Amino acid sequence: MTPHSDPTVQPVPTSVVEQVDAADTTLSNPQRAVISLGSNLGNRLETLQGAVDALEDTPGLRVKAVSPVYETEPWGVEPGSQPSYFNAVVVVKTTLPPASLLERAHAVEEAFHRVRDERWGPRTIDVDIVAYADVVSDDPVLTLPHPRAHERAFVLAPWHDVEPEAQLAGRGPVAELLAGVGREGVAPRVDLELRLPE
Ligand code: A4P
Ligand code: MG
Repeated sequence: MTPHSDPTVQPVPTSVVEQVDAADTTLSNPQRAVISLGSNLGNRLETLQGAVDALEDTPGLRVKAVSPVYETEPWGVEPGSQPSYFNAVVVVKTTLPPASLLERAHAVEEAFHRVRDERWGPRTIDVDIVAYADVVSDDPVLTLPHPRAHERAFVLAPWHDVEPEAQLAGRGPVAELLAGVGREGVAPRVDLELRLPE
């Protein structure tokens, strides 16, 4: 018996397929997004690599570039009060809209928080969306570009390594922003490397 002659197998009407597609939170044109990773607790390199791999495992997302690893002085806290960070930047292409990408970023953070079970200490991993295409938004739930990216060498230096010509929407060339803030407290760890997922 062929599938077509089986009365229990009904072809899916086109309209249903279209409805399902419409409900799917993906875009037809992949967009470029820049994601910053930071870790200052536990095995920092392993955690960064885990986050890169988890991002690559996301349906509708491909990791295009992974920056060198930087060891950076904690920014915005009392000097000496926290361990140093490892920071890196990942460039992705994604069909996820910004809100879904943020959801995924939070899921990756949650996965690593749960493993480390740290309640009050510094974070095992921070996954921030630095930029999504040229989107500019002052929504506090997802501010784009990230409201502090332009003043952070720990974001600008690794981003500049993978995309020397990059522009931060509304702020200008990353190279100029980095020249403005300088590289103090931000040191490349040339002995370490993150793998770009195959
Ligand atoms: N949110 C809004 N816009 C964004 C965005 N573009 N990307 C909202 C990600 N999240 C965004 O963030 C708080 C809320 O911001 C989220 O719920 C989201 O809806 P969070 O990551 O949960 O909290 P947080 O990280 O403690 O707050 P905050 O102020 O975003 O901290 P930052 O700016 O991320 O700074 N020093 C060094 N050297 N390296 C670091 O990586 N990181 C931090 C954290 C401080 N110092 C650091 C580093
Ligand atoms: Mg954050």
